[in-house]
Amino acid sequence: MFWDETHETLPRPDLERLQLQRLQETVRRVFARVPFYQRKFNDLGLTPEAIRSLADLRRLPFTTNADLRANYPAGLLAVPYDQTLRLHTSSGTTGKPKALFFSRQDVNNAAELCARAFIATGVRAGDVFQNMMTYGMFTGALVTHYGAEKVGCLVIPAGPGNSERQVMLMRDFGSTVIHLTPSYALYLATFLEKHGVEPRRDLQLRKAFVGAEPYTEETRRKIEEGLGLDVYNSYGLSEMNGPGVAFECEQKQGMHLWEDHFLVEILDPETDEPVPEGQSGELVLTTLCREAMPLLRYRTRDVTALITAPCACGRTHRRLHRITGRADDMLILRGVNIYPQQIERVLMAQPGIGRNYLIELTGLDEMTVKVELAEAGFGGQVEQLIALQKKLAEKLRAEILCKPTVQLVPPGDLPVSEGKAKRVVDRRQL
Ligand code: DLL
Repeated sequence: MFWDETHETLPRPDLERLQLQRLQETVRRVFARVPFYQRKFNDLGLTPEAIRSLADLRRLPFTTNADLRANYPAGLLAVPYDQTLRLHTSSGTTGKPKALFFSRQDVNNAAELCARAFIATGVRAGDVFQNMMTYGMFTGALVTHYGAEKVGCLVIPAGPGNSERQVMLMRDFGSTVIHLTPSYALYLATFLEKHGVEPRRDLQLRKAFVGAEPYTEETRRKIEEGLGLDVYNSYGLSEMNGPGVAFECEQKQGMHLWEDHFLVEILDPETDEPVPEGQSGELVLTTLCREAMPLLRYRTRDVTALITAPCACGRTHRRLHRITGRADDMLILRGVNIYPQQIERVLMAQPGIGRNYLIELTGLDEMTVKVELAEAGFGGQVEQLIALQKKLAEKLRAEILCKPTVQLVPPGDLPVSEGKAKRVVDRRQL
């Protein structure tokens, strides 16, 4: 079943024709209305007429995180201020947030793309959707809220945290679908275990949409086991509407990126050249339908690869591999490049290990990986714990090429996050 079958199954030539038409329109709009892009076009000696084919995308200027901050609050608006309908912000790590405006059409499109995604995972009218993402300036909750309402779900705007209340809501209202971050999902699984709630017996959960931060296949499996449901990966970013940019279908083999709304490039972040088909690189996205704040060639800093093979679900939109990290998440330890995800993969695959971990960088260049034991594992013999610690350190060395100190801590010892988890603390004195 499809939400918007015509668009979701467009034959590639038709899809590409639509993309070109929308790209040309977008380019004309920003050239006419956004001084930032006018300047960039002038510097490149470019006019909208130069964009005659999709290949001409590569002639367009990039837009970066820094450009969004420099144009805060409303420098990138392409509609009059009084035609904007909603504001979201994205905080990032330092300084001013990025301000993202939506017009009426943008608000509607964002919900439409979520509705497409929900139907693709098998959600239907009548499902009860408990939304545990943070409501507020963050796009995560509001954008999906309206998407789920479009589908005809009963939406429970629970927000994150207060797990006792979450379980009460699930029980009382028969929630079938939940939406949350992987770190909160892991925590919730531990909470259920601790309180003797057996999800397959006591709850009606069927599906979870999990996104907003990177996680591994091993983590997906842990969440699925712990919560007794199917996990679908959901990718998005505030600059491109928020959630609903790319979403897994029931096949769970990569996330369909809605290519009638976003043009995708995967570039080598060093050379800015496209990587060979199927290889990993930085995801760069161009909006094709955003009215209030169109963005050309936005550098997401997210590392992924494109899956071009057709999908059994019949959608013609290509898929993104699970995001393997952010170009700026990369740690360099004694000269070796390490993504936190590599560490997570090792930890989550290890029996006896719980669901929460923290990577601490200290001293000159030392790494300590603190990891909680599983409830069942704690209380084991000291010798067993030492052996487990050693085994993990060895496995991590094989994965990241340097040997961290592994510290096993009791379940519940590490800070819990309801929103995006902070997995790396860097206190090095370099
Ligand atoms: O996190 C939007 C979102 C909300 C997506 C809810 C999915 C679910 P931002 O706060 O702007 O927006 O953060 C965007 O989060 O560039 C990625 O680095 C990361 N991210 C989002 N989804 C995933 C995912 C929302 N499924 C940034 N896997 C992005 C890996 C993800 N990373």
